[in-house]
Amino acid sequence: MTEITAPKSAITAEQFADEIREQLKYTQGVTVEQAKPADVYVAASAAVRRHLMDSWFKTQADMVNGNTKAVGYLSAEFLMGKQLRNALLNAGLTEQFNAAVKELGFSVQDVVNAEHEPGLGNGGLGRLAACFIDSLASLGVPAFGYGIQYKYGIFEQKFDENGKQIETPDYWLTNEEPWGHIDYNRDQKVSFGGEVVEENGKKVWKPAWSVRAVPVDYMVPGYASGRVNTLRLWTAKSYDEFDLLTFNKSEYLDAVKPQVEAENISKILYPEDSTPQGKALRLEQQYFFVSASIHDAIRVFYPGQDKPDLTTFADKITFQLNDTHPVIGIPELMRVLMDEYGYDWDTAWTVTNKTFNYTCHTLLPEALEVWPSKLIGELLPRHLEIIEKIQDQFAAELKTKGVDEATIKDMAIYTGDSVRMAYLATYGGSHVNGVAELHSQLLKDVTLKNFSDVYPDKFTNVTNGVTPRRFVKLANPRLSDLITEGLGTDKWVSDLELLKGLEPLAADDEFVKKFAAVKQANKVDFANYAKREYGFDIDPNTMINTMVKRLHEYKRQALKILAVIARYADIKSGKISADDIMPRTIVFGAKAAPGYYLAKQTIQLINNVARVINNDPDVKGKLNVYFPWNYNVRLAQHLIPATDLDEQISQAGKEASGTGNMKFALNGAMTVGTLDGANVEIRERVGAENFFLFGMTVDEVDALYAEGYEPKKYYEADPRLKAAIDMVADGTFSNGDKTVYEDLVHDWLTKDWFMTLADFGAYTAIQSEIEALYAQPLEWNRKALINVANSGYFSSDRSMEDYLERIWKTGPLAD
Ligand code: 4GP
Repeated sequence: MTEITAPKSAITAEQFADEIREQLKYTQGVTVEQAKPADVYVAASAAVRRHLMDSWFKTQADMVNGNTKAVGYLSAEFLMGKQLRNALLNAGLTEQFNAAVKELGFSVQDVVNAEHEPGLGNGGLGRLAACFIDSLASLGVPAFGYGIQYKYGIFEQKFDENGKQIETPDYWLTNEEPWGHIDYNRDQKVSFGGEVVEENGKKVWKPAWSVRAVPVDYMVPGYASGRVNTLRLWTAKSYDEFDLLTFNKSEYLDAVKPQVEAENISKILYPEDSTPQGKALRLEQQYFFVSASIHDAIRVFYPGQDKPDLTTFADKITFQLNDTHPVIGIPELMRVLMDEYGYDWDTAWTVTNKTFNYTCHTLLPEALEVWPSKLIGELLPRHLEIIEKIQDQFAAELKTKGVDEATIKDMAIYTGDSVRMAYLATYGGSHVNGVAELHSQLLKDVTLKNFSDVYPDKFTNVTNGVTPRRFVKLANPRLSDLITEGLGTDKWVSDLELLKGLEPLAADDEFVKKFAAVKQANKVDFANYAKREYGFDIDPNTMINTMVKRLHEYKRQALKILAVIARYADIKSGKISADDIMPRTIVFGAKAAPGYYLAKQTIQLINNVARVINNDPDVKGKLNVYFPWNYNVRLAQHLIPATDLDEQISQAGKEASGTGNMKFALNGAMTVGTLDGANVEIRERVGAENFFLFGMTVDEVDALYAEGYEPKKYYEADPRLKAAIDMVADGTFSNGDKTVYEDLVHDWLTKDWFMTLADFGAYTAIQSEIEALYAQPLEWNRKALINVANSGYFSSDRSMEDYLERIWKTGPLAD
């Protein structure tokens, strides 16, 4: 007997259909006959939301009344993915929904497709935030996700006829968006600019302008926990009364400024920061959501109190700083405590220090934000004063700890010219964590070494994780059913370590064949999806080899495409026959930052390699390259379950963790990867024999840099690499135009900062190992199944448990 523990609502499909009808009639004002799939989508979403409402209220009440500290996850990005299916799963309404929609005369797929994915994040860090709030709700831990409801999230990517990336705005709010509830009555005022004056010996900030931060609340339903948390995304509105005040002083331009600028604040995710205006806007955004969130938490946890005892604040909520973007929250909480509530510096510091913790998500120094002091001074003059004082206190503290002057200078949070947000976060909060063991080690040894020498206890690691609800249960229903069959229970959905129980089944050929059949069926589904959505003709009988992630030099999409080109060159030159190669379909998905030239050139190259190779009769069907545009959560959910081989090939020491690698392993793909980020831990768990490792280690990379890296040597020494690069240079992929990839080729041969050329030999060498194994389907699938069985550790539930224990020191609400 299989044990089924998935949530299931008691209502029937007929009742749910009636609820949808009622929504259509009384809220949307359309009859069932008039309704389009998009209407049914809105109505069904509203109906699910109603089902979650009581749990949402109860969770909030228990959170405020209970003795469990809440988590406030402050993040500039939440890359949520579509909501409907996830909400149905957690509300136990999936079957009723499917039946009800059919009963109403609609196709389930059409209704589900009417949902437009909110793109409120760029990549890993934003998707991680979404996994984390899902897990917190599923564990029953009270939590808020706090961020911004951008009107335009990440751009929608298209390719032009030359294969170049085109960025178009993704106005995801064009149609009715049923999940976010705007709450005008719980707004907050956020102020900017002006000056600080002294009144009665007290510092008083007289801001020049303010905006109204209005919360848009999204429910975050837990799986089988009965709990529903809140994602509160702020949207910016202007204040009319303030305009009038300024207008009366005849400062017309200043009077309209708030109106124009206020709404700009939440208009776009990460505006271009290469201009001073852009930089200012980005800092405004950060302060906007962090200030609103801090005041919101005070409102929530000290309801109706004029003089709350905020010395208890850190017992009510702990704020996690998701990267440096929300770090301005540290001086903001200091200011609120001192200037708004009258606490002295030391008390404010103690509370602030206890409240905040910081997660770093990068090893690239340029990704650690540094703000010019002038900008902070103009926008947030009181905060700059507080930062200066934090710096004085910090320097004095370091001195008493015996740190020498030069090191104190190196460690400065405030240098006079600029403010280093990562340093402020490290000193201002209680803990700092990296996102995989290797990353956390490198933070201690390199990036934040001085800090870890002085404050070793602050540093810890929490390896990332992904939610099994979205990325296995929803994305891969076939595998989910097979896992449940294999384990005799579906409890793994909320206790992913149970997957370990599949390991003995890897010795059972019949089970492995079922597992292989699941993958094959998923590949057929994906091929159909790719045909429908992109017009691609993918052959599901080829190996599906996937590389999906943001386009960045360190991630080395260039390594993959050069290897493809080298193989193509082998065939074209007659070195190998197309008939002898194992047929592969290589699928890329990646967006490049709009201003990132080399990344955009790489996209163009991949598209043109795809165009040339896919149309060349000499290789037809054997080597295929596809690049579905606009990679997003939806595409991930279709592609990951269909992938045979996944690429995690960053230069060692550059990928903080990676979370795609976890999603692939959980969905039964094999991974080819370097010893980087979470690859290290995945390999440790699934076993070295079940992971295709190649390439230089961190130490080898460092040694090569130290000795002086010359990429050209590798080009000259490896004829296959040379042939591939020459093909790019000679115009094979640019209709004979040699100038198109000139800069890219020049960079490879003269700089190659992330050592793509140095790892090329190892990367191409491991391909024969990969292909030999793939030629034995049973053995391949056995290993892939062992990957699934040993990836339970990479659940974001486990990550959350680690945060709760190591950093937040809190836990689930009592019933
Ligand atoms: C990403 C890292 O690049 C990735 O390795 C990691 O898995 C992810 O964060 C979550 O921790 N960083 C970003 C960023 O998304 O914007 O820095």
